[in-house]
Amino acid sequence: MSVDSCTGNDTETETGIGTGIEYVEDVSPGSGALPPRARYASSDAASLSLNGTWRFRLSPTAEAGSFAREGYDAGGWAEIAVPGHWVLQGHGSPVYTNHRYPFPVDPPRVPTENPTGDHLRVFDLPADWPCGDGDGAVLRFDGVESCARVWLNGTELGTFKGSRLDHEFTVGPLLKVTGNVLAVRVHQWSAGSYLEDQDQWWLPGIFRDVTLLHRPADGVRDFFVHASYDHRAGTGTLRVDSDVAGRVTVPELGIDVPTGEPVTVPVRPWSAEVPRLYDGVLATGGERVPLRIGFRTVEVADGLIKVNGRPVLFKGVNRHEWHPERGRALDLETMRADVLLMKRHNINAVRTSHYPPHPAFLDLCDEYGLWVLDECDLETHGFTELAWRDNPVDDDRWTPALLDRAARMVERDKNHPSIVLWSLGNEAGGGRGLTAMAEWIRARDPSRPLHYEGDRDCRDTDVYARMYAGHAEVERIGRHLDGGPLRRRRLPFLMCEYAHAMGNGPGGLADYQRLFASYQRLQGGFVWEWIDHGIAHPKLGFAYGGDFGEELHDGNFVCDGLVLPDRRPSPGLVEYKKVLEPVGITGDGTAGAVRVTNGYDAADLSALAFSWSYQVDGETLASGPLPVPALAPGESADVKLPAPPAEAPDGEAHWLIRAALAADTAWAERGHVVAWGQFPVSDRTPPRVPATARLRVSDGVLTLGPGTFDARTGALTAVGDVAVTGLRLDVWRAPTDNDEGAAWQDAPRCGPRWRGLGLHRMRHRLDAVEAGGDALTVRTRVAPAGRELGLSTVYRWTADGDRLRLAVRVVPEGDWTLPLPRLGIRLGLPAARADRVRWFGGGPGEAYPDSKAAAMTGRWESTVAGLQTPYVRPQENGARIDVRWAELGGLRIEGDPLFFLTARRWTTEQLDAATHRTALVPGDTIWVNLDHAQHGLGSQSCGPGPLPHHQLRVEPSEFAFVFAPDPGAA
Ligand code: IPT
Repeated sequence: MSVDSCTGNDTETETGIGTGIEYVEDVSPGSGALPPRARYASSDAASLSLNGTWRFRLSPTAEAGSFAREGYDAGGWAEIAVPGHWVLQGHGSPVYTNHRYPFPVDPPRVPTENPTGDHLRVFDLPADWPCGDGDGAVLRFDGVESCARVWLNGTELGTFKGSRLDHEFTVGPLLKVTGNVLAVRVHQWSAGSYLEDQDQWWLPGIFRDVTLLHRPADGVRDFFVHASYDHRAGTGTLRVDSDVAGRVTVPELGIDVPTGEPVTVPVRPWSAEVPRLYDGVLATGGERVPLRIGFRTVEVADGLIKVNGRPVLFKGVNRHEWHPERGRALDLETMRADVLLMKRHNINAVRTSHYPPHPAFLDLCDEYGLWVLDECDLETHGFTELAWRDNPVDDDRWTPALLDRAARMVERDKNHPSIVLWSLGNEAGGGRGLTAMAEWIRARDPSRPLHYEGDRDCRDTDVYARMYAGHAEVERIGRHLDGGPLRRRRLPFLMCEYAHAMGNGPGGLADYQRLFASYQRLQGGFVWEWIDHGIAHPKLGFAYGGDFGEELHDGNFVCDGLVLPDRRPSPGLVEYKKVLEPVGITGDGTAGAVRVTNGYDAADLSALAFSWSYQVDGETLASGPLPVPALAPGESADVKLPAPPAEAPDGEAHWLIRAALAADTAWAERGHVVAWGQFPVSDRTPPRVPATARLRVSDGVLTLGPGTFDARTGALTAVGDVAVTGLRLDVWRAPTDNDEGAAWQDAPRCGPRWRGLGLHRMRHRLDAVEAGGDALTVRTRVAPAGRELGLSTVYRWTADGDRLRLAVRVVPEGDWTLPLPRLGIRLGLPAARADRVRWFGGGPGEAYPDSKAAAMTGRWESTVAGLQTPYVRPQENGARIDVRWAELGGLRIEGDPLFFLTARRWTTEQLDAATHRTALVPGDTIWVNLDHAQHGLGSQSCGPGPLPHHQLRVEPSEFAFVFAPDPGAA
């Protein structure tokens, strides 16, 4: 068999193996591979997947002996799954570093200890494998980390680097009908590792598909689908340029033209909201390739990124590829799960941080509709430790490797309508190599704007991008007050990363979204990041950096996603969904109407069905459909509400308006709620407990209504027959990752300061127990050892016979210079009584002051276990906000005013001490926190802390709770 002439395969056939390992540290991208070309999902040419079980042998260094001869006996070797990473299959272990290279920085040299995995697969050609005259075959690798050398039947095909990029080799003449021996030697470290310093696990292996592709004579080689949309005329123009001439047909549009010839017809445009694809075929003499064509035009015009003539608001996430067992070896269903979860949470954009994803993911983005910022496999972040000296992107010797990476991304992915921006890479500093990449990409594909965050002056880019800028700075950028070079000031702005979703958080999403909605120049952004990269671990639950004994690591910084490692949505994702809602529903509840605004960029509201319900004290009394016109993007309408039900009982009333899918879609079923708004109609009446009960004392026991107290200490010991322990003021929370902050930050960080002050070891001094008439008053001072500051705390108990009221008054003393973690009381209840928790307030999920948009007021029910959010590194979690009353552990508790409810079967101290979930074992007490206030969450694990108005300032405070036995408790 012979192969097309464009092969570029100039490798001499080698029979001698082990001729040196210079290629590992060579800055070149490799040798022997074919030039990159367009990727297509299918064709009528034969192909053979070589995924499956391979033979595997691990060597500690790159000098492993030869194994590629025909007839080599690998019978004694281990077996390994391809695609896969050997370190996740029992051979060696993973390493996590954020930006530091896990080896000495001496480019392009790598350590002698260079784990090298020899992979071997023997295969036969299928019986019907075509062997026509002039036919050939190529072997394609979709992803190998980080450097490979390949032999087929003893002949070396070449070497390559560029872990998340396709590489193809001509193999036709070497193929045999049976007993083909494919040998792939993979080195964990190579010169390429210097270009792949992304913040993620280092995971060597053949982690994407390996495929043998038949290449028929006159088959398709590279082709470029140009499909633009003229929004004024409502027409699309299609031109398919192809290396091998052929015809392009799109039956639905009546198109049948030669390649290279443009044709303009009326079409529906493609957008992330309405991802209209037209099926077509590219046919050359030897092959038919199905095309999925989406017509759209991207441009930067009037200082804005516009698609089809309209500015787009990116509601995005940064997506790393991750699976808790398989690492970056994702199957199609996992990729689809990501897309569906994103669509269901109102996300409309993905930055493929920080490398081109598995090609199938992009097919899904085309099909389901997501805007994609496709990022090149390039990051040299570790050079920041050298003040960016010797950075490969500013060293001409590396430029061929950079250009190779740029070309492999663009050529592979150029035919996806979903991709609207190219990105040169991430955190690679600056240099001529980047400029060369930008120039190459612009020349090859002028149809898409360029992004690179590291280009602060936007010399090479078409959008101004930043990461983790605080709200105030973003607002200045929105108002064009940010200065900078003229070119930059005229460009649209994107937050390529913001809202660090590490652990509990991020806070402040709604505040960012308000800015994006207010200033045109701010075209949204991409939350960091989609998923926690926790690794399933038999003892630890999910492992993170350091759990595999790495000498250098960055701990749980690798777990900073909106979904937990098992793709369970975290409260941060639920909050993001609410904040991103494409429909604005506003009103004040008493006006008899709501204002509905279409916030989509391209779609009208015809896909949504609106409904109303009227609720009193969280119970729905009446509901019905709400007719809303099919507003065009940007339009608003005032929609009249029905009259409230005539028979409505007294109580706290709300209107709840929902916008749900009117019919099944590809990504969610009919009835899926896309947006909602809730408006109070009447205020809540706080609980009134007249102090009618009298204190009684006998045998050292005080009673007051249903309350029993220790007469000496004034401590509450029971409410009715429910034993209560340890009720007292509490200001400590198990610091979240965002409380702890990132060590490199200049801004003061709460977690370490709280601990430094001793807020986790407050002492409670009893100053007085005053029992008189209708009240028990307990005076205390709460303060940490070694400090002069404290909180004068007075507990005042009264009762009306059935209900016991506690009013707490807190007056700060001394020089408080930092916010409190929380302010409230905690108490212990017997876990044996009931696991059920019911409450009326915000729910169903967790909420904090700057992450509460998604909390809907209603009646909710859970178990104590169900209240916990299993963040990979245990930390404060699970608060329910704006609680009016709650029933748990045999008690009914009402708040005056509303409170935060947190309950768990371990103490805050145990939560704080645990490093992994499996360390938390339920005890026989439910520890309940009733908080008057909580400090916000912010995003300081990599960004700004909570905004000032979300911080818990230390000031005189008063709050009350009413306790009674829960009449409904078992
Ligand atoms: C930023 C990186 O681009 C991203 O990969 C990730 O590491 C993120 O931080 C933190 O999780 S870079 C940082 C210096 C802002």
